[in-house]
Amino acid sequence: MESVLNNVSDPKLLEIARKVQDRIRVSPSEGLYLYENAELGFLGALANQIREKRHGNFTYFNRNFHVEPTNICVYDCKFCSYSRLLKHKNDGWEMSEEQILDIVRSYANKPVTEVHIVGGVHPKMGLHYFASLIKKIKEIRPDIHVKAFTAVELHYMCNKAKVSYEEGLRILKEHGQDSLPGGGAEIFDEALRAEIAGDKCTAAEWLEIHETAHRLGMPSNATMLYGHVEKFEHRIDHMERLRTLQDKTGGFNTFIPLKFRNKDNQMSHVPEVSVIEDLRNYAISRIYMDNFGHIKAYWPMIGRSTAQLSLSFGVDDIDGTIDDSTKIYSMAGSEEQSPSLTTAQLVDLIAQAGKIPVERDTLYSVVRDYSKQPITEETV
Ligand code: V47
Ligand code: SF4
Repeated sequence: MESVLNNVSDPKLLEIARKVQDRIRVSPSEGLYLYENAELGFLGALANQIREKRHGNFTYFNRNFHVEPTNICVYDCKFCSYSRLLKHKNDGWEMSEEQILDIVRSYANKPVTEVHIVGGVHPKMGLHYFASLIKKIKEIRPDIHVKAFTAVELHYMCNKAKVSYEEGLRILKEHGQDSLPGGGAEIFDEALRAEIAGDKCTAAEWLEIHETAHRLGMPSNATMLYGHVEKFEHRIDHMERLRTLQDKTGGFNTFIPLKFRNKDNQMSHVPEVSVIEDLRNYAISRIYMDNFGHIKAYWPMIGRSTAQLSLSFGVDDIDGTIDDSTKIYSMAGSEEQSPSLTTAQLVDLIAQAGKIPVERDTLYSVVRDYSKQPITEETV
């Protein structure tokens, strides 16, 4: 770290670096200064120092699978390559309850710890349908953690069922939902959100749903869609709103920056940002989000090589083994067209980057530390 600082002549960057070393929070204007002026090497050194203080060389992943009940959606976000509007519903898919339960049954003998359920906002798949589905999933697999429904889906299903967010979340929790994924946050700036994410839940509603969930004892994640039409100031504004809520509730597990991919959507004319910008963004996220335990790189989206690099830029988590049923990213032009890795492959990926692979559950309890229990032939 000191050798990096010796090469920095900008007094403001040096002041920010000293603050970070003394664990003093970076302000919004300092965050913006980093985006506008700091080079990758400087940001990486700073972010890596924070990562190592918090997690040493550990890199977390989990064994999960995704269920995407439908890609039919009442909304029409411009960046989305995945949804099929209701009026084009013949191009889309709708899974029956039995099909979804069959997916869960197919994992009967596999040591997965989490199911991630997320999809389009389908007007016929409502709160009570999903509550009963979760109950049936838990009957098949009582040990599994159900991480389900973005705030966008929750906003729609609560409104449609004419219940408050609190009531809706309480019903889902009583039926077995354990936590919320971080999707649907996109970018909080109101004008930009209206431009790219149409009339889906507002930033204030997204934050209110997560705050309510935290109050009810349901933790969640938070995402930020970056690298499209937003400016650096919008990223800082987004992270600032999340950091403020985290101060209040402490209910967020992980921050997940999501790189905008431009294949087959209404924003295909917008160029994608470079890998350098991805790494800078991870590093600034680690520096800025000082009250978030973890920064996750979603490997199917950025690809395995960038995911490995990100581990030296503040990232300590690369999601999970996932499953090839995940379509939201492959349809948007992600690096990985069939995003599935065996546990052995994920462990290898992390170890090749010089880190210690640690399997975690959704709440970051350690399931297996691979430096103490190395990979064996029976690990799948
Ligand atoms: O909200 C949609 C994003 C999100 C594109 O909580 C796109 O553990 C890039 O939130 N380019 C849903 N991104 C996925 C999500 C998620 C994924 C993995 C783990 C977790 C977690 C959450 O996908 C959407 C949106 O921001 N998205 N289209 C696109 N073209
Ligand atoms: Fe629907 Fe989500 Fe796609 Fe928006 S991002 S159109 S809410 S599936």
